[in-house]
Amino acid sequence: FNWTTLKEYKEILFQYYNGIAKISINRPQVHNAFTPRTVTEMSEAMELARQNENVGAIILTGEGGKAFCSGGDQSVRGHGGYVGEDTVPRLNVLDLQMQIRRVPKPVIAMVAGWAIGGGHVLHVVCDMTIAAENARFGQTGPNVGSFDGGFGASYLARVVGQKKAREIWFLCDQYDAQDALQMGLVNKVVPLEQLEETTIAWCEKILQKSPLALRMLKASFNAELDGQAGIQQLAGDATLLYYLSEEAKEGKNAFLEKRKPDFSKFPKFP
Ligand code: 1HA
Repeated sequence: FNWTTLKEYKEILFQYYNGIAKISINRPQVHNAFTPRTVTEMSEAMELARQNENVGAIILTGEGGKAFCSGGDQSVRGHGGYVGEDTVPRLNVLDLQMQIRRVPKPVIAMVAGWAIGGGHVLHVVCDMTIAAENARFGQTGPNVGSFDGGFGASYLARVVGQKKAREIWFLCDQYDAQDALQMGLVNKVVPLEQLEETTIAWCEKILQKSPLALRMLKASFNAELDGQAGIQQLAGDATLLYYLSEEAKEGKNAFLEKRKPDFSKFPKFP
């Protein structure tokens, strides 16, 4: 596949191909553990992918074929968070999780090798996950002095059920791709050599669909779980649709033309 670079970064790759943006963590020497900088770069790339009208699907992955992501880089973990060049401790991956949920385009996790700890949570919050046969999933928090009680717990439980989610966190076991498929944690398992082509084939199917329908569906899936924030997202999309209508345009035009709006011609649907 002929990926072109959208922007150069230090710790990630940000590439484009045929309507698809790909964000890859590029720290294979540490199984793609993330630093605050990795996360800041991913956040910026995610925002650029959101704003780019040519992009209809986003792939999140890790370079090297041996790991998706092994979570926060424990070697830069300091007093109260992961410490970057500015010496400030941060848990900024939580903001990235929110972005993945909020971006109104499908985000697909493409997992080869380890998806562990905070890296596991990243694939959990993606809309769908395609796993290579070598994928390994698990949480490690209670082993290494951490936990993600946000999406990492509550959304995980929605995905795999309460019993399984508690097992995953309380035992910190590792699960292979077939285990993950069986518990509904991933959508599909393929040989490693077919991982990218399968993921791209899924993206290409998505790209043939109505973008507004996909956008409304993503907001709808989120709405139930996200309370007022979820309703805000779904309602925002309703406003987007309303702005497209002649009825809403009449209101705006009347204001600009300094006349009374005439809504009489618009139907009062039963
Ligand atoms: O929980 C949170 C958060 C919660 C709330 C809010 C924000 C959060 C942000 C982050 C996190 C977390 O991610 S906590 C969980 C952190 N991650 C882990 O505990 C996983 C650590 N890694 C492992 O358990 C293992 O490396 C592995 C099961 C993924 C793979 O094992 P394997 O195949 O034996 O490889 P290994 O030799 O351990 O790793 C290869 C190299 O990568 C090692 O470096 P080397 O000895 O060659 O110099 C290893 O140290 C390094 N590495 C792997 N994972 C990490 C790492 N270095 C730093 N941080 C890592 N996470």
